[in-house]
Amino acid sequence: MDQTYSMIKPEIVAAGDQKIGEILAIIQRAGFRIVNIKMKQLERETVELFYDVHKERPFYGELVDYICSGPVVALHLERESAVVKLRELVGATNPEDAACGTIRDLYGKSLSENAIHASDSVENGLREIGIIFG
Ligand code: 3AN
Repeated sequence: MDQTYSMIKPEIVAAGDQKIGEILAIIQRAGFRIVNIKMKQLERETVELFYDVHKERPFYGELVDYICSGPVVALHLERESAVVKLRELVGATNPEDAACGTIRDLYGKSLSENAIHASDSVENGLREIGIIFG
């Protein structure tokens, strides 16, 4: 079994409707086990550390501001080939490019407000789980 980290982003949580439940159902139907879950407003220092790899990118400040703009739903997930399978389920970074039926296709609004995060490697997944869940 592999571990991965996912995070439902603030615009979905702020919408206050059924989207959190729908996204969790998609993830669970795809065979993921929720090892740990919490809804939380993240500290700025935590988000800066989390997105440290993007520090030099022009969108870094905007990305940190956005993830700090409201509570997120943090998910520690487990499944066989969890990282690859979750990235497939989530879809491309830009919702306009995301394959039909993926979470970003269904719920993403824009490149920055793209509904959900999914770790891009097993190593980063473990790092992200450590940062968010301790
Ligand atoms: P992914 O989340 O698909 O792995 P990354 O790691 O390239 O994508 O980017 C991390 C996050 O940064 C994305 N989820 C997205 O919200 C944001 N992002 C990526 N590229 C841009 C961009 N050009 N402008 C604004 N935000 C971006």
